[in-house]
Amino acid sequence: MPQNRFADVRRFESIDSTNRYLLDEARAGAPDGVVAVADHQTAGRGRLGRTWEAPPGANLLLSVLLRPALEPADRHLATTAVALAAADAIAALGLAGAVGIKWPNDLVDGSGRKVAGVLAETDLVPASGSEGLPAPIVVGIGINVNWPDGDADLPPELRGQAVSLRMLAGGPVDRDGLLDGLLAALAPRAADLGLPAGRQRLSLDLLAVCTTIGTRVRVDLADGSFQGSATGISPEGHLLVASDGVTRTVVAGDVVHVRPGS
Ligand code: BT5
Repeated sequence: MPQNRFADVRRFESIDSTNRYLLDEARAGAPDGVVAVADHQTAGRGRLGRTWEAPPGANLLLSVLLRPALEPADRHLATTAVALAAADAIAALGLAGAVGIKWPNDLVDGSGRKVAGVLAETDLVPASGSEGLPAPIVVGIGINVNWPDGDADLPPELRGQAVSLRMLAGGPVDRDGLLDGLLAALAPRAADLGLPAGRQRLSLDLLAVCTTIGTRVRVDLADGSFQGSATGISPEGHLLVASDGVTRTVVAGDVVHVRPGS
């Protein structure tokens, strides 16, 4: 039964980071499907050393351990699978169409405010105890469920940048119901990671909800940045950006939506 893939749900009142916890579990040989959920994180992490903010008891903070049979070039699709599962679960709350995915890892509302962020981390060196198992990918997601309740709740730097499901729904949202919905939606999406047709489905489903397409973007890469128009998602899940008459394939990097005129 696909629903049982994520039956091992470990709950923490407080922990440094659910991603850190599952990476350590993975090093010790934990199997595919373990889930960690925290009421509070003391060192919630974003990408590139950034931090993830959430007060205790308000939001959904979880990580899943996946061990998909994937080539290294396709492993970024684990982020897509979790982002899509979250979008599915949010749509099922009656918020269909309210939230899209900003490539590659943010869930945003119609004004581009961030509802959730996804962080995938991996261990490239197989640990003792996990030889023979497919390499782990820990995918964490923080979803703003009941915090903030308005811009005034936010630290100044996040005002106008972050939004919660509570704000979008106009009332409190049940975190446990959202967790159940997300894990149920993730089962088929995680299964898709292991199949060529499934990976194409993930890319097509991402294309359907991707708010980046049709916008002007600046792509910040390790060795510089360029601007262009985001025109599509490749069958491999990469962002296609038309720049100076050439379509460039963006595999990784920070994508900033550029407002017209800026
Ligand atoms: C992310 O990073 O968006 C990935 C966030 C992943 C968090 C989850 S929670 C469970 C699991 N365990 C962890 O330790 N992490 C994962 P990035 O794209 O780098 O965005 C981080 C930036 O988003 C910060 O620098 C802030 O500007 C902003 N930010 C922080 N908290 C936010 C919030 N609650 N809502 C909206 N934006 C936020």
